[in-house]
Amino acid sequence: MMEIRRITLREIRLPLKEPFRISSGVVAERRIALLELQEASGAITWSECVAGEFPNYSPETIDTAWLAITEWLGPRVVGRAFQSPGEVFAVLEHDVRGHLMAKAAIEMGAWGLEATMLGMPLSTLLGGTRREIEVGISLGIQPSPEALVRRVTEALAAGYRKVKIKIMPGADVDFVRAAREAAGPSAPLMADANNAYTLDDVPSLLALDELDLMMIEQPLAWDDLVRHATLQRQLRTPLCLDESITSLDRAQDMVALGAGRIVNIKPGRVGGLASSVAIHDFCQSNDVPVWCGGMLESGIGRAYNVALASLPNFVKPGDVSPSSRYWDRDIVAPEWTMTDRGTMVVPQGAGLGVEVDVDRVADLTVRETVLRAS
Ligand code: OSB
Ligand code: MG
Repeated sequence: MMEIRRITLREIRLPLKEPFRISSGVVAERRIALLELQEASGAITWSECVAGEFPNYSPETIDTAWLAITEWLGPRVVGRAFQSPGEVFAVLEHDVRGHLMAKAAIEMGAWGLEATMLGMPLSTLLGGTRREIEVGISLGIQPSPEALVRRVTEALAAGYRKVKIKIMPGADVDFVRAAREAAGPSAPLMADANNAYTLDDVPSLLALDELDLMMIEQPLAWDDLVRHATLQRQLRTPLCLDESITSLDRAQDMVALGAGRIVNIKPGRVGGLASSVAIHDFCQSNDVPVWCGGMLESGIGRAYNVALASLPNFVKPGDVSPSSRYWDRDIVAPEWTMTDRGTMVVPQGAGLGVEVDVDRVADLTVRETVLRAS
């Protein structure tokens, strides 16, 4: 039994070490919404909303999520009793369309609270089996192939088990080919286009198909499945879907249509952890590998991603990089680190397994509102 008594919603600003450029935009400073949830017993946990500042990844933004949480979603859960966190998503979903990142922020917090109250690692609560997860890095679009080669070489030397290269027309085949030539034929490289292509671009995509990539992520429109299926039939490289997979239904559609062969699971994008685990389980039964994506989360969101990535069908390295890849200083202790084996250790302490630096959060906070049971 759990009753969320209070949610404190805060916005913090956290500057990235360097701007992160994808095909649809660039971010230099994250505006991050954090939730501090308090249970009736007094237990506290934190969660993070992954929505960005602009709607260039999905229709949601931090400002739409703020509105959704304060006006529609928060009031539904605060003061309400739940038998288990698995019940929360249905309550948030009922007659509210979309706003999945806002829903996820609350739903994930309920799992964090449950783990905290049970004195159990979040990983264990979710059914995780791995003690360490494999770590990948996502490299933003670089100014030149030479600059990209430098970044890829450094990442492989640092031990990352997968290097994802952001691409767009004008920064694709030459860039990725240079990376492949420098890194060698067996280096674990992949590309992510964030919807920058259409079926008119098949020639470029066929050129990428020659470069032995682990996968090509979401080349076509953010909500497309049918054209991805047309494209997948022409490529030997597996397509991995990110933006298009917003629910278990969409994962089932992907398999039914042959729209992709790998799924990037981001709990924020699919409405939370129950949905993530359902997608994981479905993919596992259908021999579809999954891996955990990232949204440039702070150390709080990262705790949820690490726990999720400890489930058995997360068989490819995630975009779950150490704190120092993103920030001068994270907002949790200990910070997230990578072993010299290119792995991250799954915390075995209760709840999230990291402490939130509340003083630092207070320093970084630019707005705050409290939702209480009425
Ligand atoms: O497409 O996976 C993506 C970041 C913001 C928006 C979309 C994406 C990304 C990343 C970052 O690739 C991965 C990370 O958090 O390291
Ligand atoms: Mg992606």
